[in-house]
Amino acid sequence: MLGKNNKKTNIDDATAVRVNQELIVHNMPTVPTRSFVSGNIKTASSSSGSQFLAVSDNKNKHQTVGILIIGLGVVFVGVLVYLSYRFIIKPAAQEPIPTAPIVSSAPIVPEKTTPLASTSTASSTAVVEIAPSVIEMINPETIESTSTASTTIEEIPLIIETPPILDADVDGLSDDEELALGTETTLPDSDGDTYGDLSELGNGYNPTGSGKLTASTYLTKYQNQTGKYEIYYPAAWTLKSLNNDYATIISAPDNSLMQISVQGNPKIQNISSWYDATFSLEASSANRLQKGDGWEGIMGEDSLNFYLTDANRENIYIISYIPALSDRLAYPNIFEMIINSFKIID
Ligand SMILES: [Ca+2]
Ligand SMILES: [Ca+2]
Repeated sequence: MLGKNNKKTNIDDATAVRVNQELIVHNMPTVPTRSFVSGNIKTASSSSGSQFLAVSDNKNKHQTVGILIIGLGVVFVGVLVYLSYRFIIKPAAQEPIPTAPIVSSAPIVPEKTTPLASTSTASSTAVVEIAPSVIEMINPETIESTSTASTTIEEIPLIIETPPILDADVDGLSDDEELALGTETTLPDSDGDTYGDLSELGNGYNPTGSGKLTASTYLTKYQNQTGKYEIYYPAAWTLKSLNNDYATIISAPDNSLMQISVQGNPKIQNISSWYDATFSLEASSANRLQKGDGWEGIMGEDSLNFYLTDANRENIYIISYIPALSDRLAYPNIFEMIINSFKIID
């Protein structure tokens, strides 16, 4: 009985063991999953459980490596952000403060300030405070111009005060005239042909070379089709025609003017009659009559206006010398030359 019982017990034991084993086997799939979480499965003897463990270890390693990579990436990004801030953003943000004084102190300030005021204490702080408007205000050029303006204001009256009319070579031509005619101010006979400059000019010859006066390169011809006349005048002077060519004005360097104007002669008077009637003269001016190339004329008593008419007495021409300063007549011989060059044309 006992043996039987023992055998039965043994059988029961064996059955229990087998059942337990089967339970374990059947339970196996769920156990590792839990043990994977808890970690206790490491002691399990199941072969499939140990394989799963190895996979779990690999996953752990990969996870750890991934976390490490992510961590390193975060650190790397952080370092990048810091470096960019340290060397790019921060210097850019601070740039105006250190560079402004350098820029303004180096090129601008020495030029602008040194010639101006003797504020040699050009410290960097004072330099930075100079605004563009201030720099303009203390611009040396402005100061120079104002200073020259102040001096010219004082000098202008001196210039207007009739500069002397010089004749350095005392040949009768003023230095102003010799400049306009191209003759030498220090030689009475500029071209050395034994004829003086004034004599050649008065007789219609070129004082600066051979030939007639009209050959001079210092003179130029002007033709007026309205009044049908021509004249010669200094080529360096400026000529303007006004009022449909009824008035022509030639400007001399000293702002004097030579003007030729044309008007009708409805009564077809000779110039002496016209002159006497126009100026209500009692005594006839006929004794002052001059004759030219197709015209006859009379010099006014002021010697600044010459009146002439053509041979057909169609027009009255008035050639006037209008000096810039009433007491400075620097071009009397050129005025006479223009009159003598007057010629009626078809
Ligand atoms: Ca002279
Ligand atoms: Ca000569």
